Amino acid sequence: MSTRQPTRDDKFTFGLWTVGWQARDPFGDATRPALDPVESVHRLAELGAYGVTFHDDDLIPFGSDDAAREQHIKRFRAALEETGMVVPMATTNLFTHPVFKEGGLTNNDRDIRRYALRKVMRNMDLAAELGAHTYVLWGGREGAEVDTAKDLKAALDRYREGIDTLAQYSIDRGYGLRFALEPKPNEPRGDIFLPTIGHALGFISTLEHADMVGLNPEVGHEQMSNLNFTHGIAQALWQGKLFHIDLNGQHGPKFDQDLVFGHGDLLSAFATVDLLENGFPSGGPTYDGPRHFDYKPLRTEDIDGVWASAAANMRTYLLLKERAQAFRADPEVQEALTAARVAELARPTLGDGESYEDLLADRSAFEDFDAEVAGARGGGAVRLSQLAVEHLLGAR
Ligand SMILES: [Mn+2]
Repeated sequence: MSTRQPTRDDKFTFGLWTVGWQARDPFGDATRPALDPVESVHRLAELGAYGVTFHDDDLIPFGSDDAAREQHIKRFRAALEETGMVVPMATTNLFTHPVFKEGGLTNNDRDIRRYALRKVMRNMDLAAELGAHTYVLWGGREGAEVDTAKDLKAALDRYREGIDTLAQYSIDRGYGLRFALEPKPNEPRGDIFLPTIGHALGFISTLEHADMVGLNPEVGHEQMSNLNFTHGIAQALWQGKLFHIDLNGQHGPKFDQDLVFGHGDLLSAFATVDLLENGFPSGGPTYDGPRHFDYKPLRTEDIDGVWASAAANMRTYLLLKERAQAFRADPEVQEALTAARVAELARPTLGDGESYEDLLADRSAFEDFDAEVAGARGGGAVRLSQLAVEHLLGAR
């Protein structure tokens, strides 16, 4: 079906580091050769992607001199122009080089924190130049293994100072960037600061430019904490903070698998796509940004497997979109939703103009309310769950 063939309108984007991952892991060497970012741009464009994203070091190897840096940027820019690919988001590598082993913006060493800020600012210049609107901050090394080795209050103060400074820099330079924090509970650090969507939302409310800072939640990162990803992005949307999204797959709490989207918890992926594509049943905020894949092609695969996995992310998303639309259009689903009183939750608990005094005076709300009858009534959720499974399996 043509709807399963990705087009630019689907806004699928990939990190250069995803297809470019050489599959080095803590126990084994690289299993694939290095990929030229220019080739990645061309191949992803051919597969139907809309854009790419990058860490500074994905594009310009760490330590490149100015002349080499310009050359890398020139080649990349030419590839973007030839293919029509866009760069909606960029981010900084504050985790690979040994200098960041104890953190970037929250390193105990002040000189390293200053160096980290400069590294981010330099890549923000490039991000703005390439037309990015979103700047992601994943603090992979912002954390600790030893609680007494870190002043946890000071770490949050420095994290906030760093983001406040970067936000001011974007304002003063007229870059128009919005920052998206990417929570993760652990790995590579034993414990990472701002480990979940909820922690990050709480932290953002303390920032000087809180309006410019939102989230880039990643499927696997929330599922590593055994949390419900769809619920997490729903709250981010509800608070106007879903600035970007990282789609991938994960099998529950274990190491960060970065599987192809949908290749972990498929029912959860169905619910995520249903929310992204169909919105909340009662309307409200929706997400219209890029559908960004942050995954790793399996270490077992060769380069053909890399491109097959890139295509699999997009095709799986489109299949789930098709299934979620069929689910919503099914009259039996509509009937089951009504039976489960799903729409009733959108109705305010107090009536229009009703006060708590009125509620206290309403005998039907308490004195005459039959809790036994209400408590005995079935919820109707299992029927909805089975209907979703049947649509997912193509049985309806
Ligand atoms: Mn990510």
